[in-house]
Amino acid sequence: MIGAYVALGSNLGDRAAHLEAAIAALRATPGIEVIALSSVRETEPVGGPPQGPYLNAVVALRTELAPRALLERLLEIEAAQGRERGPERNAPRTLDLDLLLYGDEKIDEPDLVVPHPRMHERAFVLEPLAELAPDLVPHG
Ligand code: GSY
Repeated sequence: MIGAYVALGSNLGDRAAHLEAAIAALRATPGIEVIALSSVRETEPVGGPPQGPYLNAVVALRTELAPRALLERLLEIEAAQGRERGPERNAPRTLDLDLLLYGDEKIDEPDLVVPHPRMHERAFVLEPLAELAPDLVPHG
């Protein structure tokens, strides 16, 4: 089992319900154990067109899934919550699940980069991640 961290975000529709459905789907996935969930916080959108505030959180997992299988499961859960991927970057979304960390692996593939390349500049990721894993987040 490998420890992994996933960021959750939603700013469209019933935001809390989308996050809860994502956690339930992760718990129901064979090969994934949900270890801990950060608090859920409301955050101002970063980037993109004018849009409503997000609910954000981070979940800690232990998993037997390989990184790509985990990514595919995350995409499946997003789609089940009505996530649409249009041409517009940073558009509002029902559910966003980002794989932040997978053990201490470094992956650099076109559609899968771990650690997540923008996590260190995003307070909406670093603050909830610091609740679960303070040693992983630089502070000061
Ligand atoms: O990358 C995640 C989607 N996203 C977010 C988000 O989750 N929270 C906030 N506050 N802003 C965001 N902009 C994007 S894109």
